[in-house]
Amino acid sequence: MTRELPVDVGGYLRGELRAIEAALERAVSRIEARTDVPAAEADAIRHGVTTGGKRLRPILCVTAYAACGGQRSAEAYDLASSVEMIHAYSLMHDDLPCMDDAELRRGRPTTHITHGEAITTRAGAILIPLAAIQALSATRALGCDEGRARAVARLLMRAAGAGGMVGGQWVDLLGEGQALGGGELDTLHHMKTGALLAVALEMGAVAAGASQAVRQGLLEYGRAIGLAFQITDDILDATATAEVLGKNPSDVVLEKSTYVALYGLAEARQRAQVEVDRAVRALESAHMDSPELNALARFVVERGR
Ligand code: GRG
Repeated sequence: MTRELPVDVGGYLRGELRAIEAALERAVSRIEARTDVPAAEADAIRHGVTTGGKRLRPILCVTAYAACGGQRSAEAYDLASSVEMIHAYSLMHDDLPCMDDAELRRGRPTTHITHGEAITTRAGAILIPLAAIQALSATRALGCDEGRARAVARLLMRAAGAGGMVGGQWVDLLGEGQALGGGELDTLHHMKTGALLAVALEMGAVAAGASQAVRQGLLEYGRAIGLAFQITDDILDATATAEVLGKNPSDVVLEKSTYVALYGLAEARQRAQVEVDRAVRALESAHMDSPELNALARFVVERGR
């Protein structure tokens, strides 16, 4: 059901990526200039935050902000990059030996390999409050009042917490070696991956002063592309090489329940497409005519890494 849309998604992503990388560089430079962050932790943060990610979450945030009438500006990219700071910390911690024990990410040694476990643990934890503060100050800088700025920062922290990403990771770790059913897998991934993807969109919408109906539409879009993203992640883990992925496929090694193991490759692909269609319908229901968001929904399942 996805229509062919007049968006060169590759060109769009490259342009947005440049602006996000610049915002992340600003954020990391500010952290390096702080006197309360030791140099070793700041360097680990630089390693974990800069270079190599697709930057999908901040791109969704700024795309939603623009689709709701906001202007792209340095402050909008600062807001978007606060979501990526949470994502970056989660990957730094996820790769630790006590979690997924991964040595390769984004084609490079993981942060605990280059900087050690203790420094990486502290560096990741330092990023959490700094991301909240950046979300708050960037929303203020966009001209939002204090109430709205706090609401945006609160949304980010709630999605990152026990009812969202951290809770999902916990369920994921507990589920290693067990065969989860489809409903359980959906719940796990709505929390672990979907919450941060969806909140990126919601933060953009709230900062732009969008209506409740538009927020709801974006939330449904976010939940659907979150599942499509995770199903595609499982497909790539089962089919792509470490060279292409930039990390070692790990689902089989860690005995994780995956959509591919549960449904097989063909049905997993079908289910990802169903979620993309659901995402596009959510935009239509909210009367959101955003070629970029439509194209991003397609990108989520068509990506190669
Ligand atoms: C203490 C239980 C506990 C949790 C701490 C570590 C953690 C919090 C959460 C981890 C959650 C996690 C690893 C989610 C990642 C999901 C995912 C699909 C990551 C890959 O994202 P991409 O493809 O990566 O966007 P790039 O490299 O493009 O940024």
